Amino acid sequence: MTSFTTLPNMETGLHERDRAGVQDFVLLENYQSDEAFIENLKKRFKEDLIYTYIGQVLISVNPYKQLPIYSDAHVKAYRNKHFYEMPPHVFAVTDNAFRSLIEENRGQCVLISGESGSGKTEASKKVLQFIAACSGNQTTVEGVKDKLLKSNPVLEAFGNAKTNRNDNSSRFGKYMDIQFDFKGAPVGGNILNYLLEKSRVVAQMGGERNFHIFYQLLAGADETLLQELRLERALDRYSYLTDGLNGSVTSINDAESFKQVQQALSVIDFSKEEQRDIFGIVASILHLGNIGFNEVEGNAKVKSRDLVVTAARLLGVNASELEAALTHRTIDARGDVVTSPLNQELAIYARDALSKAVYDRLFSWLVQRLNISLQAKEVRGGRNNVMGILDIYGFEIFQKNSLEQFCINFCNEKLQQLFIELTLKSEQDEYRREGIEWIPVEYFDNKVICNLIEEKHKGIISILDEECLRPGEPSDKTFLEKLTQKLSLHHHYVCHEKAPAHIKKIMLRDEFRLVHYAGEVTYSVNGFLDKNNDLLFRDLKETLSKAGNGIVRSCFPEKELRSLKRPETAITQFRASLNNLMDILMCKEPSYIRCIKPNDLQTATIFNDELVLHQVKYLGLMENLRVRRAGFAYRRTYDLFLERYKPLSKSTWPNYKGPGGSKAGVQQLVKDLGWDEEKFRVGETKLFIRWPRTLFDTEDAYQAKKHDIAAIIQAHWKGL
Ligand code: AOV
Ligand code: MG
Repeated sequence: MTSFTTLPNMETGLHERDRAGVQDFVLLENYQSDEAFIENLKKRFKEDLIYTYIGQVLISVNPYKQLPIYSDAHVKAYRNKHFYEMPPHVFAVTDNAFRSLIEENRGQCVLISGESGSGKTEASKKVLQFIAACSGNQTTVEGVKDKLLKSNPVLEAFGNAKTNRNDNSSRFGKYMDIQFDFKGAPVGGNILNYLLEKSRVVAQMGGERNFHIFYQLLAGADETLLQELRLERALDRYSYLTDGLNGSVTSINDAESFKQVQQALSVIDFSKEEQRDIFGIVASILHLGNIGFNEVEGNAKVKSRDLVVTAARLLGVNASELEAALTHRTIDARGDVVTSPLNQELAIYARDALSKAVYDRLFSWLVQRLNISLQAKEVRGGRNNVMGILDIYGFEIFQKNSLEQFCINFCNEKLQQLFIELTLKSEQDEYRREGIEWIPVEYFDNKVICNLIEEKHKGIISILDEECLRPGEPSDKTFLEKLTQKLSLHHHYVCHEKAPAHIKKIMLRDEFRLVHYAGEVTYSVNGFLDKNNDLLFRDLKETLSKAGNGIVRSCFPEKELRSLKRPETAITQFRASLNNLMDILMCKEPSYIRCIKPNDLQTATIFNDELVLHQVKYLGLMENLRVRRAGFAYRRTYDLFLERYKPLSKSTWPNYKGPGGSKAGVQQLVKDLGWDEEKFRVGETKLFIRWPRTLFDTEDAYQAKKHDIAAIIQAHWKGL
């Protein structure tokens, strides 16, 4: 373990600049240059210094190896420190946010963004670790903290999976609120989950896996549990697990993780019965996936009734009813009830829809259940004592991209939009508050892409919904035609016909392409309508609403069957939940963690300049830096500045005694130092310094002076 004393001494943050680049990009001399920016990140990455600031924004480069920088000693070292006193760290950002929350009563949120595999989920866990480690330790609080921490392994088991970009990729979006009492002790929490990629339950791309929990259960369950669930350990026995990567992943220990999940479920007070129901559902899905169908005269017939019986038993439904529901469809047209048989293809569709719906609702049930357990008994000290942590699925591009990627990438656009609004806005606000003039910096505003996707009547979502809801025979193809008809002139929409030759070559006729802020993605419209309609045949819903498995029963309430309203489409629900999230975030004070992925191979040894540069560009980090620098790179409160640099002038040493307090003291000090007007501005509460060089020089002068002072003091003591 790293001891406290081996933490680098970063009193001012300036000494480190030669050893391993600058720890705050505003100190970079050549701050307009992409190369210098990348060079700095690279230099630091090679020294295992994965964190760098742009002002208050933390940039984190995924090290792809365990670093000894998250120990208890580190937590302690960062606790209650001034932001720039210590080297950049996720703990520093958290401590800063935490203190604003407690001392100033301002609601906080930590927004973590970056593409798939860049380290968002890991960062969010460190934020939680820090908060848990340094906030209260009464026994009541310990319970809440434990539950907050243990919610992670549960949600990851059910909501994460190995993709081709990340072995532990979040396949859902997560926003977690932690509530504190007035003393800063966590008293409760609440989790919001966003659109789980449920299609993964029934099919995966080559090289990918289903959700972790399936493998964990098979590898980690003891013989008794396996027996009870009628499962065998061999993964290749289950058709839902054999599409993609058929087996284990070196970075993952499924059996061990299963133990952790079981333990976590117990800590969060899931009853034995609830745990049995949960694993019953997971197992039932594996069995459902194995149910095959024959077709006799156009009617689907179940191949092996045993499987239906097993699945039915685990779900607690009648086997004959389940069998009938898998092979028939009842339509209730205003009281006219007609049941017709399904053909083989539709029966498979119904079976998969069932598996996806059951899993998806189980996941949402888990979140709700966690929330009940995390609910604060009583929140004292007002509503503002809330700290949110946002960890979503990162921007991703695969070989084939469908509605899932469309939603994920849209979500990232929204978050980028928020970053643009908040960083520029808060910067502007500070200048305004402090009465400083400044010139705005040009930047790419991705609002145009958000609009292309979500604008009412004109955007892609509206067009998709319109197509899903219209009578006649809408299809993915007609949807694509409408898109092209309405959007082909948009700069961020590329259709096959109008694509430049080199793009046309790689595009298929059932694809469209979007120029996202983070890169161009080709989407295949195949399945868009189906996924958006998200249809589960009535017969299946009816069967499940009577299930003996309590979780299943509560996930498929009878009242849903009675409702005559057409449910909202998947994408409309998603858009609404995202906009709701944006409202939540907008009224909090944000802290930003921008995660960067150093290579595509998930390895610690490679820093791919090109890949990093691409991310730096689209994340808007250069603009972020320019904004930070355009006005004034450095700002210090008068108190802090004076306290440190007062030895540099006779009028301020040992203390400034004139009128006007520290502000006047600093004005006197910089006058004595001979700073010319261009170098600085005097704000209401802070001194704004334009160039880092000014601060370096002052710091150097201070260091030299410190020696002199030490010598004088020594001589003084000797003389006594
Ligand atoms: P993501 O959340 O940004 O991707 P993760 O946080 O899951 O990415 O990180 C991916 C992997 O990188 C982890 O499983 C770790 O192995 C490694 N890693 C990330 N950060 C650190 C760190 N600080 N120290 C050590 N290893 C790290 V996605 O959920 O796919 O968008 O959707
Ligand atoms: Mg993640």
